[in-house]
Parts: sequence; C-alpha cells; structure tokens
Amino acid sequence: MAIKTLIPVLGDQLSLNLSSLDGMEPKDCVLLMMEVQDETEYVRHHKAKIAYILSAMRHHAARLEDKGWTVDYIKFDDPDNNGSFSGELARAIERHGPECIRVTEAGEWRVREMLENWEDQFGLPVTICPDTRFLATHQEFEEWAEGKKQLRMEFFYREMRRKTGILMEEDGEPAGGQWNYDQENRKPAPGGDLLMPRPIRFRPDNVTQDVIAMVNERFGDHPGTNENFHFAVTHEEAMRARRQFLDEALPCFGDYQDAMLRGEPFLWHSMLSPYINSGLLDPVELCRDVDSLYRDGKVPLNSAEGFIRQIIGWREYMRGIYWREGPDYVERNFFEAERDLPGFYYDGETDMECLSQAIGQTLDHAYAHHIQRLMITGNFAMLAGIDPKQVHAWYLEVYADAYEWVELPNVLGMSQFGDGGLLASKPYASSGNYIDKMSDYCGACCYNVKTKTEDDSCPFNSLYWDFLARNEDKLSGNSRMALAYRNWDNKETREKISLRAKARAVLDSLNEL
Ligand code: FAD
Ligand code: DLZ
Ligand code: SF4
Repeated sequence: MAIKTLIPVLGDQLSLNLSSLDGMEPKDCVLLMMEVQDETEYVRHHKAKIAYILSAMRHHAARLEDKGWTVDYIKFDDPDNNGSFSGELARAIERHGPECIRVTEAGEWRVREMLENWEDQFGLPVTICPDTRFLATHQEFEEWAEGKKQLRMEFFYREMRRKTGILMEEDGEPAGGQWNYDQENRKPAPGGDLLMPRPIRFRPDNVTQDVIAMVNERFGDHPGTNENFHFAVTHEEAMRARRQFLDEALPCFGDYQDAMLRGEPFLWHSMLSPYINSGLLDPVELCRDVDSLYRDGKVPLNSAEGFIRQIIGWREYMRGIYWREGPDYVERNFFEAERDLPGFYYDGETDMECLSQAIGQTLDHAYAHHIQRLMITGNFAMLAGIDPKQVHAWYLEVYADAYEWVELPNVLGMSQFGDGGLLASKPYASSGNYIDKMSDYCGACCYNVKTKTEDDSCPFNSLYWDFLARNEDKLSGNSRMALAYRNWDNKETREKISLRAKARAVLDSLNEL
C-alpha cells in the first residue's frame, strides 16, 4: 500500500524527538534507515566507530518500531544494497511509492548537498527540517556573528546561558558571579588515585557481536580495533553511562579537565560525545541536570560550569562556525603546511611517550580526551607543519564522536590554526614544558623534556621555536603571541641557529621519532 511520507533517518539522527518525525502520524509514514558503503568509506573510519554507529542504528530501529513506527532497515550485507543514501532512497521510493520525502538536515556539507538534490532527482516534494537538537538555529548564529570583527566563543556562550537560563540567577547574573571558572580547571591529576572513576563497559549483545564480526571482516584494513569495544549502543545504556558520569566523575571534572596520565584514557571525562552526537542523548537536558546538581550542592561550580561550557558553548559554537564558513572551510591552510602525516599516527609506534599514549589509546578505544587531541596530536601536527587536510582526515577517521560539523572546526580551526585565527585567538602551540606540567608522560619518555638541542632532546622543544621562527611574518602581529616572540627575539643568534638546525633534523626524521 502506498504511504504518504518516506522519512530517511541518518546514522547520527538516532533521537525519538527528531524534527522529521515531529507531528507525523506513524501510520502514514515509513522510516528508512540505511547502512551504506559510501558512509562507511568516505574516510577510513576506525573499526569501532563503524561498529558503534551500525549497532546503535540497529538498536534504534527496534526502539522506533516499539514506539509504533514502521522502519524499512537496509543492512550493509543486503545483497541489493547499492551503497549510497540516494541509491537506497531510489529503491525505497520504488517499494513504497510515497507522496513526499521528509528528512532532518544532515550534519555535513557533502550530505547536505545530496539531500538538497533529492527533489530534482526524484521529482517528489522534499521537506528538509532544521535539526532542533541544537540550541542555536543557523539564523541565530548568523545574526550573532554578523558585523563582528572577531568571533569569540566566550560571548556566544554567554548568549546561550541567557537563552537557556542554565547557571543563571534570577537577576540575570551568572551563577557565582562569574561566567567562566577555567582558571580553576588546570590541575595535574594525582597518579595512583584508587578512587578514580571508571566508565561503564557495556558487554556487546548479539546485535553488536554480529556487527563487529561484519566490520572486522569487511573493514579489516581500517585503523583501530574492536577488541576493546565497550560503547553503549542503546538509549538506555547511554543513560546509564550518563548517570554514572554525573554521580562519579563530574564533581572532579573541572579540576582535572586538562590533566593527562599514562594508561588512563578517560580520567574524569564523560565519554558521552559519541552518544550526544549520534542522538542517543540530549545535550541540553544533560546540561540542565548538571545545573540542578550544582544547585543541590552535589557538584562544585567550576565542574558544572566547565562541563556546561563545553556543550552549550564550544559544541554549539563549532557547529555555527562550520555552517557559516561553508564547504570551502576545509581548504584553508594559513601556514601553507604541506608535510605528510607521519605513519605513527596509524600505529602509535613512536618513542615519544605522549604521542604513543594518545595515539595508542585512540586506536584501542576510538577515544582521546580534549587536551590529548589539542595539545598532543594536534599540537605536534601543527608544529611539524603537517598538511591540515591530512590532519582533518585522521581525526574524522579515528574518533567515534567525529562528524564533520564538529570535527573540522576543532581540528582545522582550533588545533591547526588553519583558518588564521577565525576560531582561536592564537595557535595552541606549546613546547614539551606544558606537556610535562600537565601529565606524567615525560618521566617515562626516551626523550629529555628539559633540553632542546641534544641528540635526545624532546622534539616538541625545537619544533616549537622553529614553528615561531618560520611563521613570524604571519604571527608576530598577534598581540597574544607577543610574549613568545619577545622570548624568541631575546635568544642569542647562536641559540636560534642551533634550535632551527635541531628542528630541521627532527623534521627530516619524523617517521623515525
Ligand atoms: P568531556 O570532556 O566529558 O566533555 C563533555 C562534552 O562536551 C563532550 O562530550 C562534548 O559533547 C562536548 N565538548 C567538549 N569539548 C568540545 C569541543 N571542543 N567541541 C565540541 N564539543 C565539545 N568533539 C566531538 O564531539 N567530535 C569530534 O570529532 C571532535 N574532534 C576534536 C578534534 C580536536 C583536534 C579537538 C581539540 C577537539 C575535538 N573534539 C571533538 C572536542 C572534544 O575533544 C571532544 O568532544 C571530547 O574529547 C569528547 O570526550 P568526552 O565526551 O569525554 O568529553
Ligand atoms: C559515520 C557513518 C557511518 C560509518 N555509516 C553510516 C551508515 O552506514 N548509515 C548512516 O545512515 N550513517 C552512517 N554514518 C553517519 C553518516 O555519515 C552521517 O549521518 C552523515 O555524515 C550526516 O551527518
Ligand atoms: Fe612528549 Fe617530549 Fe615529554 Fe617525550 S619528553 S613525552 S616527546 S613532551
């Protein structure tokens, strides 16, 4: 029997309150969910990322059916599967003869352009609904950004606080009198803390085991492993992970937000980003619960504010920048960096302990926390002058939470300064000193963090100074870089020459470090 509306539901749209479903009658609709090769292969996603998304999709289809929806689910190994969203939509139109298509907007320019083509391609009315799982609409972000000389997250974040009332007092002032408590959130973590929370590991059920077996067979040459697969794959499991984070880790989240410890991938972080980004968890509801925990005296303000800022501040801001800057944002390369990404990004085989830890756990868990992504893998790539497009592809591949709308601005804008300062006010460049302060990596490293130009000196040290020197014309006018350039200028010529010679030797042997 012909139905009125065919509703494609994409792999990062796993929410019951999806805008395309809003106001629709289940009996008039068929929901179409598609496991397709194009999506699994447009970059070489980590095996656990593919397994997570496909398993979460299969579980979500069952949940939708429980709620009365009819779901037409195309599995990856369906013999007629033709491998693309548009190709599968064409087949579904044949099967169901719908009067119209309705879909929630996509999270990536590549797919957005595909959806915008569908009306012409299929000769049916296509309604593209705004994604209401975000706080700021595209228009609101545009209006906020319009006419500003500089865009800064902090001011956008304050707007989001005012809009939601989260961590706001009745008189319109921020809770505790300050908007931001970041200065309290830079403590190194104590090693050997037996009370450190551990995220729940979810045992793969039959559905997940089937998906893992299929992924291991078909995507065996993709990065990473499924051996440690521990993701929640249902809304209920994600809610358990969320509860555990709120009860056990959130109180110390702020204090140790920037800390890094060997063998401890998760520390006091939430590990909730894959669930938030694919739709299993609602980000604003989560922030409201954190606000309540603060008001009930269960969570200190620096933790509550720090966590909420990441979500209603950074996450929303990144999305705004991604769509505002357009499909060419990915092409920006402020430093004209062209070197290839070293091979150790794909196997973790390097004597640099910090990179070995950050990359090793990324391959093991499809996860690294923010400071590892920014100050270890990102910082190194920028200092070494790696082509930002290759850096972007790597991040999009290896993290379970990576979708282009959030990954690209974080990588290209925040970590590589590829947009020349549109997103970040200065490059996040640092020598080994910062890493030593915030982690226990250097004590276990073959390299010496205290020296710069010896044979065994920490590569970050010479690369840092060389980065400043080779980009002086691009950066010296930035007032936030003034101190760094003063320090460079104060060095004797002999020291400058030997730092740059050491950096050249490091760059010439990147793959052997
Ligand atoms: P927590 O530390 O517990 O933070 C809580 C939540 O805040 C996260 O779950 C996430 O939803 C949000 N959040 C925190 N920081 C950011 C941010 N900068 N941008 C957007 N949301 C943020 N995040 C992604 O979701 N997908 C990505 O592909 C991604 N790529 C990144 C690449 C680089 C180079 C950098 C520096 C950061 C990237 N981030 C990305 C942001 C951040 O690192 C991850 O959101 C975070 O590490 C996820 O782990 P968590 O859930 O334990 O986060
Ligand atoms: C990332 C991903 C992968 C690996 N596989 C699928 C898939 O088979 N089917 C699907 O609907 N979505 C998948 N996704 C997520 C999509 O790439 C994502 O929904 C689009 O990029 C739009 O944001
Ligand atoms: Fe990393 Fe340098 Fe420290 Fe080694 S010494 S862990 S390379 S920062």
